[in-house]
Amino acid sequence: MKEPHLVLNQENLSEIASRIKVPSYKRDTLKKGIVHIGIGGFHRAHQAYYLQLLHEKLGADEWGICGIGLRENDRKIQQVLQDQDHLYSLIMRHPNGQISAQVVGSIIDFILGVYNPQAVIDRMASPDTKIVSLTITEGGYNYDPNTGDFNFSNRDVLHELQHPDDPRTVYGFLTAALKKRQDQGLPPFTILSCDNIEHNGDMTRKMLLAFAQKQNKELADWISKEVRFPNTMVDRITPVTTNEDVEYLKNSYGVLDAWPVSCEPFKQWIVEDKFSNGRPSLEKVGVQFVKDVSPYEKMKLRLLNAGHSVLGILGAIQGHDTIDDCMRDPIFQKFMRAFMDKEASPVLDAVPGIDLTEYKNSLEERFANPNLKDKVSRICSESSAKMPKFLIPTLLENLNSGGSIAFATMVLAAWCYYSDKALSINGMPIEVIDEQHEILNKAAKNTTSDTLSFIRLESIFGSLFESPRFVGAYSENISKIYADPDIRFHMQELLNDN
Ligand code: CS2
Repeated sequence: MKEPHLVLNQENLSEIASRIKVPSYKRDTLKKGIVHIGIGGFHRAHQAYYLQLLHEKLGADEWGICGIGLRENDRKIQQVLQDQDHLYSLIMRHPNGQISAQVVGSIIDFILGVYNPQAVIDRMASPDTKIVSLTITEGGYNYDPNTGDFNFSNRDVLHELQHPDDPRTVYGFLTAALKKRQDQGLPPFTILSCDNIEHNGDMTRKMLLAFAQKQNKELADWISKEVRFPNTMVDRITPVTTNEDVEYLKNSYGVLDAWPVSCEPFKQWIVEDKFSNGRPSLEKVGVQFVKDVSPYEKMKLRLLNAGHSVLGILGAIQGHDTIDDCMRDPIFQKFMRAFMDKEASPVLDAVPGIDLTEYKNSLEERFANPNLKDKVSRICSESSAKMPKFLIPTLLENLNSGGSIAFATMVLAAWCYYSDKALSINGMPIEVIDEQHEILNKAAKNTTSDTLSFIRLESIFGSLFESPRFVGAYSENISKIYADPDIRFHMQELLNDN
């Protein structure tokens, strides 16, 4: 590239336009109709991109996005986006090697709530705000998986219940902003969860109402009557940004973007059509609005996300670096498919308009995309929050129905080994990224004296340890894996027997 490199920002946009596709709509007249908490890679590859498509097509002025970070470690993304006038590049990596990249402009502002909670509350309470959407991760909902109830022992929650004007968690912010709207006679916003949780909207509603009940009964009643929480199914595989992504933009387009996002070409968003205060016409850009999202979300969580976890945990032990590496290993590919066919599919509901076999075939193709380089480490990260949502429900339902549990059980035993040793079979250390890592590690380490120690972690496994059938299968797997961690061998043996 001979021309000088150009920093990605609004001022350089017209010059950058000759190198890479840039937003064609006017950004400075966009209103902040959407406030989004959790501006990670996924939001930028998914929701913000759908909004970009809508702005391109219709000029949807009401629906610009204001990002919100509630944690200290959101400071970096805030700084990067601020320096780039909230522009960033999205790099789509196709399975055939083709790459398409474009600059996305639908995010127009960002507020870091850590030291300035009032600015966040004011933004959410502004008449312009119609939707507050969330990607706060599976673990971010402050939910006790044992009881299904709100976790009132969380320190930040205790603080904000005492000090409603100094919120710390998403619930404190939402109630403070809704209270302000109620006081000012403004209609509430819709709360739109975009996390990988079954009934994500219902769960957000239940948690928020439990919190609000403790804080202000009148407000809780208003929320219960007036605020809508559509359930959604969201999908686009979005690896963690790497330095190669940054270099790619620099070398191929001469664009300096400090934090681009790369993703697969596939995307899907299915949303229940119930909104408190209007919504963008996203059906014009491929979003499906339905009455009941449950069959779709269940299918996606239990096939795609669980399929990922199956490959991730076993792949980490085998020493595979990426999901496509796993898919190139025939035993991994067969194992994952057997899990989907024999365990996940039999306990799924019929999904309107979807042929499950085709869906699973398409997942295999997406996982095998050799250009995406989706790291096993990303998939394994926060497994303690993912397993109870992605894999364990399938296992429980098969225990109830007498279905196969062999594949899922091997994955859980392998997860114990992974949490204990953090080593691949070739002796390479595995970096375990999990908020619960210490607890997992401690429980897993006791496996040699108590085989069931790991699965006694009730906040993750519930009462699985009380199922004799599961305990039998699990113990057998633990003995085998601890005697010889050659995971591929055990996977092959299981495939032969099933
Ligand atoms: C992945 C998801 O985090 C995970 O374990 O399964 O991030 C997955 O890539 C997305 O949900 C795809 O939509």
